Amino acid sequence: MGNAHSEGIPREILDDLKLTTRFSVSEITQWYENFQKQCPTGRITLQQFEEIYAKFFPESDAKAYAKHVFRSFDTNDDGTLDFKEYIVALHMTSSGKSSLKLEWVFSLFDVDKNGYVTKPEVTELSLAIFNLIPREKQANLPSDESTPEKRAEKLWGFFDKKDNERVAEGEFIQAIQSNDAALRLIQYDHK
Ligand SMILES: [Ca+2]
Ligand SMILES: [Ca+2]
Repeated sequence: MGNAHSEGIPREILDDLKLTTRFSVSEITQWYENFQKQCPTGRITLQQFEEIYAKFFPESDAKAYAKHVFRSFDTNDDGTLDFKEYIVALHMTSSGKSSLKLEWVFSLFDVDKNGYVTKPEVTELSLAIFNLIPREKQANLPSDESTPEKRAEKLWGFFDKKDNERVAEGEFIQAIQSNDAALRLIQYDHK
């Protein structure tokens, strides 16, 4: 609690975050205090994360999506998000249509973390993203995007690969950046 600046944040984490995210020391310190208040244990569990997502998506089923996002943020694979993982994630997901955000989207789709995205992974994420869409809005989707399977087929088509081939990170980012329809299929826009 206290009044000293950056109290509580280990120096190496602070230095690392300044480098990797370009947030200022005062921003990081402020977030750290909020984080400590909301998560006195200093870690967010998958269950807490799912609850946060459920609040953001009251009219749809965000559980599968939350699980994938959690996995992509949990860079050290220990099943919890610590402050550093949380801040790096916040930075990546809030940076708009940049290659940084698309690097994160790639890690979201790379379910088994092997450095490639396969068609079954695209299918799995297409289902999770589809379930974020409220039911009444699902009914108004274009006919070639109206089911998780159709969305997976359409998205996979942008990568120009056979069904049993895999997509590397650069190819993934390139395809999404050059197709607005692909960009639309990797996210659910609330508006
Ligand atoms: Ca972790
Ligand atoms: Ca993979």
